Amino acid sequence: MKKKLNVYFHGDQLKHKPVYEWAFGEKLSHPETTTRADNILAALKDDPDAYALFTPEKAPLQMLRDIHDRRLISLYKAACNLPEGETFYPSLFPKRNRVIADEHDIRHSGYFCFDSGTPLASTTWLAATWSAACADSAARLIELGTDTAAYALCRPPGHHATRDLFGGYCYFNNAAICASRLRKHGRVAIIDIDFHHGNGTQGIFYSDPEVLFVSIHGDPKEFYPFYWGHERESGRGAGMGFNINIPIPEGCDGQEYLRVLSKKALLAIKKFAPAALVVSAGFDTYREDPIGRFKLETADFHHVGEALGKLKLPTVIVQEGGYCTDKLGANVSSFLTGFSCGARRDK
Ligand code: SP5
Ligand code: ZN
Repeated sequence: MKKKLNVYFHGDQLKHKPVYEWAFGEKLSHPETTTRADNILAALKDDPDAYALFTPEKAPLQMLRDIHDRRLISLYKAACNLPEGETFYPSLFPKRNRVIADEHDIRHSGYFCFDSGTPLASTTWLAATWSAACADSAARLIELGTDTAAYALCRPPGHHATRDLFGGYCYFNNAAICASRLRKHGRVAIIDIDFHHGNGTQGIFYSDPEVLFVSIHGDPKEFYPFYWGHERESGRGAGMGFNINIPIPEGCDGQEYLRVLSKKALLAIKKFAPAALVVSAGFDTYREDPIGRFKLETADFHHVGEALGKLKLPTVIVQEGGYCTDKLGANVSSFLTGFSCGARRDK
């Protein structure tokens, strides 16, 4: 009998329900819906021989503090006092010099945020801490050597959240939480395959030579998050050379994507020879995604997963974006099946 993949998810992650976002001056329906998680869960439950579903352990506050600024954490807590159903959209973003911000005042949340698509509500703290707990529990399984792979169904996502800023639908950097736990046992590589550059993860490990960050994404000259994700961003100080950005133009199909993945990203990871791998797994590279502009098919995710599984590394797979909700379940399960195949077979 084949080994089941442990999956982590908590029902309270569904309590964060952004209805709309402001993007480019327009009010748009929010793509980061609870249906995303519902559909992923439904797809995994369809294959009970392949997945074992677990509720994460409540993560210690210290784990959030390892990655994030105390004041950012306090701000999310302050948001718990918002009236039920009310959402706060930061719309005033002061430059940080010579401004005094109060992290207990929601109206100051623009100081701790970089975009207007990432609202705060009374339930955000609960959902975001459980999302982070999924990442932490999955990493703990790998850390203890109980298993060699786990999937954290993180939602809200995390890779845009920096040490002290939220944005891009992200509050806590779930992938960074995994990496910081695993890092205690050796070098860690993070591969980010979301359509968008993982600016938060990049920033958190930018000076760290023990954590390699590799990201394949839509060229930030054209796509969110615009300011970050350029090839020239290669790390700082001792971390120089340990941040690898691979921007690619829109329209990229599965064949081209797999070529870039194996010729550039995987080569860099093999050379780094990490003890563990964290995958920031976004599915907004799918051809029908309403936000992303690549052309991957459902079957391509199998091959991407397989290529990562073949690295034969202890791996935590962390859910990031992916907004074609109708196909998200199929895409995630295609990826996870591929990963398990790659991890199992020799070659
Ligand atoms: C985790 C993640 O994937 N975050 C992505 C954040 C992107 N936010 C800006 C997207 C701009 C929205 N444009 C919508 C166009 C719909 N036709
Ligand atoms: Zn994305």
